[in-house]
Amino acid sequence: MKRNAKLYLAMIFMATVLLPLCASAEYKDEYKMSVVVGSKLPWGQGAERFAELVREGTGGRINIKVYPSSALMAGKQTNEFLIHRQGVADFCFASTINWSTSIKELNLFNLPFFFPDYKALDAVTGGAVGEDIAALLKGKGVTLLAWGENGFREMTNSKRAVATPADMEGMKIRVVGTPIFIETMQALGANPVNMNWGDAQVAFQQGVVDGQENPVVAIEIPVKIWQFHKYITVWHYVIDPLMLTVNNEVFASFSAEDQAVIKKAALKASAEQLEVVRKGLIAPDLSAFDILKENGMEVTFVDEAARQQFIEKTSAVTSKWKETIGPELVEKAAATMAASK
Ligand code: X2X
Repeated sequence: MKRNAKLYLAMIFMATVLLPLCASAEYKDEYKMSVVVGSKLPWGQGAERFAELVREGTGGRINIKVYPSSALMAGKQTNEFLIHRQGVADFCFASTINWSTSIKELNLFNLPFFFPDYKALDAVTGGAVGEDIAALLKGKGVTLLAWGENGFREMTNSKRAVATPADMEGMKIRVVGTPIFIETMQALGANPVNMNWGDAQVAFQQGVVDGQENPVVAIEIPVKIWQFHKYITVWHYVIDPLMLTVNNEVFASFSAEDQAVIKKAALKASAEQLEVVRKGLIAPDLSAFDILKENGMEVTFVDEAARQQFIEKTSAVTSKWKETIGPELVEKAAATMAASK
């Protein structure tokens, strides 16, 4: 009897104390992380850095492999949230743009000419609106670990310098396949063509489109956009934050200790990535534009008067999408930005 009792206690001890400690034994050999762009861009490198920090911090217990170039969704970038929610991608370093067809509130960041500068953006993502978005994502199956950045999207083209809305007339512009981008370009008199990023670069090369819009340091300089386009308009028309995320169930499967390592790694990797892509874009150090000029591009900075014209031209798009996003969230963001000035 005594022996049996001891055995019984030992079994209870194993089940309640030892097994949970060994939870890592149940971890997968590999966790998949989705990124829309290639691994050489700062965005892809941010994901690699995160994977490295997690591997180091967990002593190799959590092994994340980055799948760049939209590989996990066969090139269709707007499917990323769906495959993340299903658990095909355990982690993502994702643009709000690509998820905005699945989560309408994320169109907040796509509102034309809404975010004036980085200060306004940081106040929004770092404040109550950022928390609202994190809660929203959580309810849809995904945990937001940190904000990174693709950046303000500036338009380049091969036809002519664009300083005012009138210059956009008839211009064939590649955009991501999300309705608000199509509507914004149409409101400006342009002719938008939606295309996945994987196909876009070939389209630029072949001159299938006249132009495109993407952030300067994060995308346009690394892909050497000057090979295809001579003109760039710095108009800050749309901001493109990145979200470093993990599927809720996957996150819950990790020990509390490993969850803490993951959170810390996400904050560090995304802060580093954000610093890289903002470099050279903020006065007085505007060196990124010199790189474009050195490579033969003509840089047009949109002045305040022209910005007002762009805002007016797209005001119907803004009003319509404000309703879709939710007026409360949009107004909260606007109030946050006003208070941050
Ligand atoms: O497709 C784009 O333009 C890109 C790479 O910036 C996004 O994924 C939003």
